[in-house]
This record gives sequence, structure tokens and C-alpha cells, in this order.
Amino acid sequence: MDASIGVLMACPMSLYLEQELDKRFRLFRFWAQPSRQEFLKTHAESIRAVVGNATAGADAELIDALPKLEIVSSFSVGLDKIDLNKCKEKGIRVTNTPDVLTEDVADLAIGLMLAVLRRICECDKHVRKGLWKMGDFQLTTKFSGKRVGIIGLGRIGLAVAKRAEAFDCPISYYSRSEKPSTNYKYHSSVVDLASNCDILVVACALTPETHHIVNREVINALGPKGVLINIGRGPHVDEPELVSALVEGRLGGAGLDVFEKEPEVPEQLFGLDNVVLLPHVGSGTVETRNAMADLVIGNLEAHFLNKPLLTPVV
Ligand code: 8YV
Repeated sequence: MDASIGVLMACPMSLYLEQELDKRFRLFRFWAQPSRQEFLKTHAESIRAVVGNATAGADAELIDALPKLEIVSSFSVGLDKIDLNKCKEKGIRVTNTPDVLTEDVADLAIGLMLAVLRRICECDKHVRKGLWKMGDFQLTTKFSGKRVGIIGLGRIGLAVAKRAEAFDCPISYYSRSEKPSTNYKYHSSVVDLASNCDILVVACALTPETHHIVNREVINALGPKGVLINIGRGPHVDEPELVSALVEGRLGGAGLDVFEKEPEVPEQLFGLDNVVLLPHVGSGTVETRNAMADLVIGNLEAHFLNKPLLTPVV
């Protein structure tokens, strides 16, 4: 690799990735710059790649500030922090990290379902606080056999479905169009899906069309016994509506790995025992994060060696 190629990392995401990028390129850490404006004045001309993730990517402003930008390689499967249209217009290539994280994210979705219904986190607190000696824990809710509804039947949605099937859960889904390749029941509206399932899982990409796809109407359709699982993106859900539904008992529970304004989480949720709150860790295992990092590097190397990209988006 040509070690003079400038690569800009948008925010901290993986020490292993930083090390590997350092070995191959001239790596700039955007978050460590005292003034981004000054930094760009000095180095914009030498940056040919941006590495972003689910927190920071390449918006129109950054893309316009980097005249030599050739590729955005995202350490995420989600592309919502990248201005894809702008990249297309300017002929900037875009790659992401699909497949390598599918199993982890789907595993965590099932973990959240079990944790919410069986109150696993509450049970753990009960033991740690010494409350077991005072009496048995309250009865909880069975997971096996519950009707699971999935918004978005892409790689992750399908992996969640496959796992839930092993728990004898009937599967239904919503997506833009029916998938002829599966026998899962299709609903052409999210409200219909929510009315006909016990657990609703958000597993679609965040786009302008799917922003707040889980709104008040959907939450009310899911109802006081229903559970929402979000392993997609915070802005898929109208968060104030979700919070009020949980507080008022109009929704049975929620398992959330993502939030609208991460790392801010609505404090009203902290007092509720029917919610499980995770700090966006769907892909957060050593194995998967390293595989994602290898894919980011593989894409950058392919690009700069004029070879086909491994996981091209644009
Ligand atoms: C990461 C993600 O949490 O792949 C995605 O879309 O949200 C994640 O895997 C993130 O990009 C890690 O920094």
C-alpha cells in the first residue's frame, strides 16, 4: 500500500482498525483534532478516503470539504450517516460491512426478547440485592410460541426469523414488497403487522421512508401486551411516543439497542422494569468487530489497488 494515502477516520470505533489503518495509510483521527476547520485547511487535499460508522460518516458538508475524496468505507452495515446521493453525484465509492455482523445482531434481538419477557435483568438485580431470601421472583411471560413480526426482511430480519422459528414462533413481516422466497406471512402495512404479532422487531435500514416507521398508531396496534424490539436505528421509532406508551401502559415492554439521540437515553425509561436498554452493542463482539475492520481494510486496499470492491454500495 502507498503509505502516503490520507485516510480520515470520523470517530473512534475500533482500536484494531486504527492499528491496521496506521500500518497501511496515513491515518488522520478527526475526533482528535483541536479544530476541524484548521485541520481541513491543512490536510483536505491529501485525504482520499473516509472511514465512518453508525455515529459519524460522511455528510454533504464533509464530502464537499474533501476535494480528493474517492471512497467512504463504513465500519457499519447501516449507511444512514453517509450522503449516498452526493457520493453518487461525485463518483465517490461507498462500501459497508454486511453479512459479518448479521449473526451477532440477530442473536442480540433474541436476547432482548428473552430479557424483556423473562425479566432476566430484573431477576439478576433481585439476586444481587439479596431479595431472593425475602421471596420468589414474580412470574414472567413465556417467549416460545409468541408471534414475532419483523419490519424489514433483509439479512438481519431473516436471521432473526430463523432464530425465532427455533422457538416455535410464527413469523410475519412487513417490507416494501412481498418476498416470494419465504413462506412467512406478509403484511402490506406496519399497523397490520403490529396488530397481528406479540413481538415487533425493527430490522430495516434507516431511510427517509423508514424514519418513525414505528409511530403512535403502530405502538397502539401492538398494544399493552406487545413488545417492541429495536436493533435497527433509534430514529425508526418515535421515541417520545414510545416513552409515553410505556409509561402509560399502552405498550407491554421494549428491548432497545438503539435510541434517537445516542448516547442520550430518555431518563423516564430508567424507572421501568418492562424495558431492557442496551448501548448500541448489536455487532459488539470481538470476533465481529474485527471481521468488520478487516472488511473496511479489504475494501480500501481493493480500491487503491484498482481491484473490485469487496462489498460495494455505490
Ligand atoms: C455499529 C451498526 O454499532 O452496522 C451498523 O449499522 O450500527 C454497528 O455495527 C457501529 O458502526 C460500530 O462502530
